[in-house]
Amino acid sequence: MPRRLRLLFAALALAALLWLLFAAAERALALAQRFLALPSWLQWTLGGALLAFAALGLAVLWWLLRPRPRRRPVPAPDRGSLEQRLDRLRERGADTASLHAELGELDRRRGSARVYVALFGEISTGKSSLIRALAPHAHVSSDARGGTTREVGHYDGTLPDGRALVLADVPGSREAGGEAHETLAREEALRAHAVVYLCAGDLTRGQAEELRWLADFGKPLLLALNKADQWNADEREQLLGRLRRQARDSAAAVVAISAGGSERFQRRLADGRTEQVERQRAPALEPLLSALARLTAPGAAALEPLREHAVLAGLHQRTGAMEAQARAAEAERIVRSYARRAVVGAMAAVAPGSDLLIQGALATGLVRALAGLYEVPVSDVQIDDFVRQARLTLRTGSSIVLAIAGNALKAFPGLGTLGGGVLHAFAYALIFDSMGRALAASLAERKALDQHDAGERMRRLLDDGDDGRLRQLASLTLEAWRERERPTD
Ligand SMILES: Nc1nc2c(ncn2[C@@H]2O[C@H](COP(=O)(O)OP(=O)(O)OP(=O)(O)O)[C@@H](O)[C@H]2O)c(=O)[nH]1
Ligand SMILES: [Mg+2]
Repeated sequence: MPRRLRLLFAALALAALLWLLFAAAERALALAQRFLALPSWLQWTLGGALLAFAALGLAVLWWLLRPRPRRRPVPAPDRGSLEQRLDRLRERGADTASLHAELGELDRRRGSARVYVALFGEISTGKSSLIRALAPHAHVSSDARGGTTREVGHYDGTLPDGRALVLADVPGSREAGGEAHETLAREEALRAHAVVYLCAGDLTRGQAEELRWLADFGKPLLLALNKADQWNADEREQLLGRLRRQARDSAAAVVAISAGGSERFQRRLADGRTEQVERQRAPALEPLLSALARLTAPGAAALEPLREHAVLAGLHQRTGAMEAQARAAEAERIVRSYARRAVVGAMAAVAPGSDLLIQGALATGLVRALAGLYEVPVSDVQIDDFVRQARLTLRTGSSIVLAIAGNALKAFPGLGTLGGGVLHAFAYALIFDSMGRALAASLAERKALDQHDAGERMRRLLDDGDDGRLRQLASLTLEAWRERERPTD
């Protein structure tokens, strides 16, 4: 378009804009005049409505534009406190060998001063093929079938500037039934200074979650779109655009590569026969190599604190899971021992009434023991309240408990032969088991004595005629009955 014509259009547009502004100002003035002419009660009502409308508009604007809270990184404990926790677990008989080995590996790698880069991604995204391209002398198997790599392998690789890297090939993730392999892969990713996450197309929801999982540990990340040879230039750019948006907060760079891999095709020979040929595709890795060189430029020592954070954070989670397991086992032991004492108490009662009454001292002991185990401070008043509430629950639920106990007597013949009183003894086993389990579960989840929650759980457990649980309680009652002469712990 000629310059003069463009200037003419610009001037016309400017004039139209000015005209619109004047018209809007005139309209506003006219409205203001009409507003001032209104009776004052209408002015206030209208003014109030306008203000409320403006406030609402501002609130919506703020909601749309507010800064998004950043995801919180996974916390890492300091090394000393982690080691203490591990020692405590070991004293309680837990097998902490793999956690100690992880700490050993942390130190070993720090001592080696080498830069570790792990490849990570779903099965068949080309991790092993990429290792083969980066470390040509390595013997790595890759195959079109998913789940080719079953364990972690380390290979020496070099960057174009001559710097050495240790590359880790790991099993592919998200394979049906491959949880153990995936755990291996995740642990190796946490141990590395940096991770290359491979994908072969748009990220699925699961892949996006995996990428975020790595980023939450503070892992320096590259997202590599492999098998880029499968798309034309336009498709590739569009895919890269989408991946960049998805990995905006997690990856330092998103690149498209071709790890190579192998291709099979049929070749027709001169005599008319055909034969299957397998040939290596030429890799194209330049963007990945530059991004890797940039990401690892600070060197092993400078990248070490981030790596240490990720390893300790991973260990914190694994230790936490083991502690929860050990506590649950201890809680079960405590509940069993109190249920047994309750059975013995019931047997000692001269004439059991038809009402079930919780044995107060035992119940208090059980609450205190469980609260102590879960390190939840509880006052005497709280304990009394809880026991009182449990009594109320029982008052309304006695008939259900007795009915379940009656059925158990019929279902487990051993019990029936014991004679009178056993119905009550079994009922008490059921009551203390329900109360203990309910409280333990509530304390573990809420980290506090939440009467309402624990009471609700207890009610559900009292109604629960689960065969396996009743069988366990039946054998506990039988044992206690047979050993009634012996003092209990
Ligand atoms: N078209 C194309 N295919 C590739 C490329 N890289 C790898 N492949 C093919 O993808 C398939 C899987 O490759 P692998 O290297 O075994 O993949 P992996 O991620 O190690 O797989 P797992 O070990 O099972 O997790 C093989 O058939 C490769 O030939 C590539 O750049 N382009
Ligand atoms: Mg592999």
